Amino acid sequence: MHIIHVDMDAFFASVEQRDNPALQGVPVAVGGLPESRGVVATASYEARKYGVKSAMPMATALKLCPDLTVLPVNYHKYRKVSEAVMDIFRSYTPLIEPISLDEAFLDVRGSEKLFGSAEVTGEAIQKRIKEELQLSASVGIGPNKLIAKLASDFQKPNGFTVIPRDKVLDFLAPLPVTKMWGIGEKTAASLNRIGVKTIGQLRDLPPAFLEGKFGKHGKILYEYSRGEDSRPVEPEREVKSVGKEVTFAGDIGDMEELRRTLQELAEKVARRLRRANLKSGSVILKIKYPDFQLVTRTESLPEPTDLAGPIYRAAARLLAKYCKPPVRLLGVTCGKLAGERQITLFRDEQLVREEKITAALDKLRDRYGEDVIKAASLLKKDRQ
Ligand code: TTP
Ligand code: MG
Repeated sequence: MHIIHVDMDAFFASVEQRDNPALQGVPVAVGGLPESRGVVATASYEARKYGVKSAMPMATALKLCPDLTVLPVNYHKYRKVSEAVMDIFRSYTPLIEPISLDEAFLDVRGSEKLFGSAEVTGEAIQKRIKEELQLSASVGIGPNKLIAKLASDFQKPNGFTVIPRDKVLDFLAPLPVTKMWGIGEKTAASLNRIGVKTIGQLRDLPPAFLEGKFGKHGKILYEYSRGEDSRPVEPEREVKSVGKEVTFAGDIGDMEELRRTLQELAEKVARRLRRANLKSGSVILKIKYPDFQLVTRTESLPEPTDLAGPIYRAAARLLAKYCKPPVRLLGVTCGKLAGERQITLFRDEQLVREEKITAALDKLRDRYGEDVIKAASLLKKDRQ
């Protein structure tokens, strides 16, 4: 029993309530504004009583709870608070795997001699978050990540749940299958059709049946339903930038062709960002001239992104402003990286559209390979 999962309670909303006493004890939602068809990023527990929840259109939230105070998302602030929370974790173990701004796994196996058992450390962390940051967190402790995460979710908010190995099966049995890692809506629906609603019922299914029905995934369901999970806590490997460049066979003087290349590079870089669950706040254009002189120029993005569109447009602006063709090499690099949840808080209509299209294309690419589809302007080039 050495894995701790910590998850902040109503994170964005709690930070706002902490910083403005007038908001304490009242329903608050943080997210996009209703006029621009924004959605709820999160709601305070007071607002949740009215049914307000994450990813719901803000307009719907206001219908459910007319007294709702709506606040815009202040990522900059939450990121700072998140860093302070992670710093507290770091004072107990270097084995920390942040999952998002407000949650992380800690492996405290090596630090028990120094700080005491996982329970003692978990309690200390919860107390320090309260005292030093005036925020509440829920803590789950278990023999592995699967159990620790379910435990932290078990008695939110301000929960503290410890599941020793010999209690794992009893703990899991009554939980709905939808709580379990790796069970999405589709798997849940298909389990539901055969009358399987709880993890206990899932456990009763023969392994051969599960593998027949779900393939490789069936084996995972078999193991998880028994509380077995061997995934290690993987400490953050800090990625500072994601980039891609191309050296041309011959020097290129045609701006149109350079722009097309930028688009291709932007598509690839954006895809890598999305795969790594990262968003970028700045675009760096790299140009190498025939005499090998190297020039880099940077533009900050108004909003962190993982979409090809904004990355391409920033790179193309830099190209128009600074590039004197012919060119030997072009590169696009995204910097100022931050992990962020994939949710549309964009107020910009064009970005909302691009995000939807991108998600659909990613699905196709996952299935049929990277080349199945290309942006329209790239196809044009192929046809030419
Ligand atoms: P969560 O930990 O899922 O939610 P929470 O901390 O607000 O509430 P809980 O007490 O249930 O843990 O997510 C952390 C933050 O991530 C949340 O405060 C806002 C953001 N977020 C989104 O932007 N969109 C989403 O769909 C979700 C679920 C969260
Ligand atoms: Mg949370």
